[in-house]
Amino acid sequence: MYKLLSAVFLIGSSVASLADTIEVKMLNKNDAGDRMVFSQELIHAEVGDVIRFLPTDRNHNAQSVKGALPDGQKSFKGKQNKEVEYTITESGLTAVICAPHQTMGMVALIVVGGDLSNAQEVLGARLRGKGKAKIKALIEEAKANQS
Ligand SMILES: [Cu+2]
Repeated sequence: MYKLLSAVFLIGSSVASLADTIEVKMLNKNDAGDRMVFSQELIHAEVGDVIRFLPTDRNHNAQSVKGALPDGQKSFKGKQNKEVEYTITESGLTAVICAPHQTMGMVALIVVGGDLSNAQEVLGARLRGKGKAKIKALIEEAKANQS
């Protein structure tokens, strides 16, 4: 019995040490003075990680966009002023928007496993205004980081 318990404990602790929780704040203004932004805009993660969006300032949400996430990855949609978590199960790119402010550029790009293979799908998804332009720039930045 003791052996069984310690085996379970070892498995549990190794899983816990591999997966990270990455916290992203939803802000009215960041330290650089940019308004209506996520605290991180280019988020590098791995399968198994959780991205936790925090309602640090009011009237924001975080959600994925249809067609702008990897195949097989479950979408997510947080409510305004609520914390929401996105559990990563697939490698690739996910565009995240704040619905009220995406046209002002309140978006983020999650890059999982350094996999940019769905970049064209993300660029073809229904993104709007400054948010669309920023997602495009973040994909370019992610590509540049890799080369
Ligand atoms: Cu917002």
